[in-house]
Amino acid sequence: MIIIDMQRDFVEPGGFGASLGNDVSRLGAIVPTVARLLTGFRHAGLPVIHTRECHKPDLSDLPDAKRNRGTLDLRIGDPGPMGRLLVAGEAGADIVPELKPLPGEAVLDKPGKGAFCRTNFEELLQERDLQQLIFAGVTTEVCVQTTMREANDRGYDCLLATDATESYFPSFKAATIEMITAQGGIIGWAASTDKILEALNA
Ligand code: C5J
Repeated sequence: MIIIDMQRDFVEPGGFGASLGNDVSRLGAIVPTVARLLTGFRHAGLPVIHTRECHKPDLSDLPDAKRNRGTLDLRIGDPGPMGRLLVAGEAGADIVPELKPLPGEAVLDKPGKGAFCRTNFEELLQERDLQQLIFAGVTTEVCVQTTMREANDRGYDCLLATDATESYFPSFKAATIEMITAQGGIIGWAASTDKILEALNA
């Protein structure tokens, strides 16, 4: 199970997502579903990898092209109510408490939207001998979709948990699921948390 960026900065008021003018309550609403899926994976003894989109405190891994986006009065690295936006070690960069990683679960910090960009994600997958990846997290059309596409190109089988992912824009989520699964699963497949848990328990 790959849980993408279930961080306070995206899910809670006062974080990076809210600073861009988004209604974060949509994202907060999936936390119990992601937690249910996570519990299923833990009970099944299957590997879980959590990712966090965040940057080094000196912002040396933040390209100008990324920093100069969004609302220019509050940018990545600027101080907010949960610390500096999207900076490692700040409260906002933490994974929400309900999904706190357990010891033994990898936590991958990534400076990009996709998890493969300038990280050791592929090594983590190979070390665990993983071929089939089930994705949850936020946001569907940005970090989740980018990572699924990168994984698909590298030969992994990818499945998106449709109710354990969310976007600030409902139409973007729907379009992403449609794009991923169209043309015989051109990027991968999609299924509900109930269906995935049913399969895990079978
Ligand atoms: C965004 C993400 N949306 N985790 N990041 O900036 O999807």
